[in-house]
Amino acid sequence: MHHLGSSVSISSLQAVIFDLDGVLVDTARFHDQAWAELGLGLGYVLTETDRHAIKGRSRSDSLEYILEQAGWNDADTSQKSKWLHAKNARYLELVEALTPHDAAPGTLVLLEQLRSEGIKTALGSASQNAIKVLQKIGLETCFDTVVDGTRTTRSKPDPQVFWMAAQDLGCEPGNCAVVEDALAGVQAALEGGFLTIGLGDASVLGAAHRVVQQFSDLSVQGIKAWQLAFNHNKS
Ligand code: B16
Ligand code: MG
Repeated sequence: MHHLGSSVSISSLQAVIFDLDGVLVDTARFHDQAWAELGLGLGYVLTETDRHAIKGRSRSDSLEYILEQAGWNDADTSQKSKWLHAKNARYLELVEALTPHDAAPGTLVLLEQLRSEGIKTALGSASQNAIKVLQKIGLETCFDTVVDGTRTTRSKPDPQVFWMAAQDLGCEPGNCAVVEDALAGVQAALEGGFLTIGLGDASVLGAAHRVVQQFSDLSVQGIKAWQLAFNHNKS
């Protein structure tokens, strides 16, 4: 007799929302470099702690953080906008060298497998350069929706970017997974009620429900199983 035991379950995973910088492509190092150079121009050497503190946050929030650390408390709006422009110009110079070979290994395969199982995909990025970066790495048509820093009004760790993505897809946050490399992004996804998968250093991202070291550690079966456990733990 065929027995339908408790191991036979329907996964509730409906969508996976991917962060961009540091997840789908290693551009986090370009942001780091551009901020480090700007910091040096202000006479301030960014530390590892600073790097993690600004990672995943919007351009303007990152600048505010650096100015505070560097003791520049009296900069006016026009000076700040020059620094923001300079940082972005440097970042765009660095991004120019990207090609489709720079997409994280396994990205296209994972996106294709998710699609073939009827699981939707989204990009959820704080960056205002997300479309440009997606074009450089050849992924601009690969997502069901793209939410980036040109659409949001609140920066990670606020969950807005991920909520907008879930809403675009018509999915409840509790049935979506978020893949994030930054502490601010992990906090946003947790606050937003998503299954939260950290990508990178577990000592930094340990608050996430799961942490993997590299993109190729992700699989559809794995994410579905994590989603089941996530939903089970809630009930
Ligand atoms: P931009 P993500 C974020 O992208 C980066 O992690 C963060 O370091 C950067 O400051 C932010 O985008 C804004 O980027 O200056 O290009 O608008 O990780 O959310 O994909
Ligand atoms: Mg990121």
